[in-house]
Amino acid sequence: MSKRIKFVSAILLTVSLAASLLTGCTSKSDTSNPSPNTGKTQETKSKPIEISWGIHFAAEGVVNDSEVQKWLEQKFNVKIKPVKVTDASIASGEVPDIFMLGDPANVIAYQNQGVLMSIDQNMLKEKMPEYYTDIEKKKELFQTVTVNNELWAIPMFIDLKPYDLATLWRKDWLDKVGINKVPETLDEYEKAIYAFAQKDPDGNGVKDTYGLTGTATSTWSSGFYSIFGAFGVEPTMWMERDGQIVNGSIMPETKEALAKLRQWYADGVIDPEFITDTQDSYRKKLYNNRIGVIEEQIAKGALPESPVIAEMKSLNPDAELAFSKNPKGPGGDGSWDWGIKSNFIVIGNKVKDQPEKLAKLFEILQAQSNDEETINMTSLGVKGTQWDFVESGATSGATKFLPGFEKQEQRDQLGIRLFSFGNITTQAYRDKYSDPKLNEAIKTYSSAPRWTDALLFSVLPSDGKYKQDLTSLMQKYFAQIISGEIPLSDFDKFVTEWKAKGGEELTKEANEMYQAQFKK
Ligand SMILES: [Ca+2]
Repeated sequence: MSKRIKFVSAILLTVSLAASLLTGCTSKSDTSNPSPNTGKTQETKSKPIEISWGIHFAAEGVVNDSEVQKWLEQKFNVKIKPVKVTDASIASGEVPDIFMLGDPANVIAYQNQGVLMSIDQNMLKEKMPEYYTDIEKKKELFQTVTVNNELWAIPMFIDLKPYDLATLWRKDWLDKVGINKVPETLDEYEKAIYAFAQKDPDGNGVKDTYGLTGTATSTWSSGFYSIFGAFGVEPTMWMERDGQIVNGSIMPETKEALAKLRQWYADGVIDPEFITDTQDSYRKKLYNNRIGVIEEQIAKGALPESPVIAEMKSLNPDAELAFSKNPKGPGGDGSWDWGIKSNFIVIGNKVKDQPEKLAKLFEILQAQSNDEETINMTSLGVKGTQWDFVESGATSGATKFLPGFEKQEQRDQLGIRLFSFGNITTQAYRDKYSDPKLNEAIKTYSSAPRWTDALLFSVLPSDGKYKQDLTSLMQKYFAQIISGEIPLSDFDKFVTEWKAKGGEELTKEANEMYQAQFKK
């Protein structure tokens, strides 16, 4: 259990690091003096507009008059009242002028309560033209927050995801067993893992190697993502088939993938520890000559300087690794994909009678989207004090926080993040403030967005009641089927049980949500 918790927090950390990389930025002006460039002289300033501003929902609580708040007030000639948004505060009528929500379901719930202002897409296009060009390419995100043909939130997006998974091979093992080409198809993949298990790739004369292992008890799915992906499914994911929403845990293709994995296990190709292994433990097995291929995050394995490559070099200097795409099988190629959805920005309903305030909010949004100085200040703080580029002396690329500001709570005290909308930044901006070599690698190796959750991982009304138990049920059955404890035909028993224990109800809700919000 502790292993699992550690694994999950590692994933969350990776995701949040990735998110912060995506929002990374700098200032084009002299950052030794963090006074904002207001573009206005004191004389022309009118009375500041008051804005009640819902702070970032992940932040513990309000910090009044923080550095960033004062900076924003000066730059935009506003007076900010930072507020912590909760369901209770909204229910009591305290609706901020602007705030952020994490899920389309939250947006729809507040829209139902009548506390939101609808957003004019033409205004979005006019006031935030660069961002609109980017988000227009991801129209499905608009659909998720459209009710009665009106838009109720500004969607934000995640595009290139460094945590997407692809395949990392022991290249020296492939050479050793006589395979000169890094496998691309599932058949080639299968040949290679059988050779790893049977042909003594480490050359010690002992049968002590396997092809691969899995993460069968990860919290959200089944592991073996690229193998299920090669059959066109991902367990637990909602997938669209001929206009219907079905669950990846119970599809016929899922059974086919299980048949394949079960065969591999029976033939000694899958490590028997696949049930308890984690990404951490299977990396160690790759380093220690026990397995020959893993599913790895692109940011961790694709580049010569990537951490897993570097670790391998230090622990096992003679080993050679090769990164490749996910194997292509009868259902295409794919892996677990968290999708493009990010958070949503909403505007309080009272703003609709205050055109000056609305204009000011869009001025701020445009700056948070496309003005380096503003994005920098709200998400990273001051260059050279709170953050810098990873590469010393660089003027673009990945960023890092400096000592004293590495923890979120240290930055929150200055207001960094509290007023940041995160992924409202333009694609051009993200490209500039992330590692171009890594971006190229993601484009090369990721299977995304071949398929992701058809509901973009929206929360269903009865998820709380059933989802976790259904995931555990799937994991138990799949582990037993793969390891041969129960026959493959028990998959059908599992499907019946899954449906009876809440799966049928969730499928109904998933289809209703799809019809209402997602249907193309
Ligand atoms: Ca051996």
